[in-house]
Amino acid sequence: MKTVVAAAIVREGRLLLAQRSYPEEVAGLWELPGGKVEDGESIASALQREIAEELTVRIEVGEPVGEPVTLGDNVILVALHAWLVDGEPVAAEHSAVMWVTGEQLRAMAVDLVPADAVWLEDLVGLLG
Ligand code: 9L3
Ligand code: MG
Repeated sequence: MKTVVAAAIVREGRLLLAQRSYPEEVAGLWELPGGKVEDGESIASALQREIAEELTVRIEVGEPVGEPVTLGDNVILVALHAWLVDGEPVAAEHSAVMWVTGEQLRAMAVDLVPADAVWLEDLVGLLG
């Protein structure tokens, strides 16, 4: 079983979204940033590594958000609540980043990658 982990980074009632630049099927859509957990890595430390690579920031990681999503044979996607502890996000591997309120997130549900859209109400709930 492989795991992909994604960060629900929240600051002042807004969620950080990152716009995918690849592959073609999802380029232009928005996601919770993150990536694959490597062998021997915890989910939390994998997420800290991915976020440092993708956004050039350090995060602290908290509880899971929503239920895990099955991505395909033997791959699950997990979201973890997170917050910034150092730096300001920069799109090093994405096309762009943005901070959205719960209301904005609902309005752009169709622009989320399909896997993450499953968490819409969980994410809106996080933003209070
Ligand atoms: N994925 C889906 N939603 C996400 C993330 C971070 C990743 N929020 C999917 C896209 C890829 C796979 O997981 O199929 C690995 O992600 P990446 O390494 O391309 O970011
Ligand atoms: Mg990634």
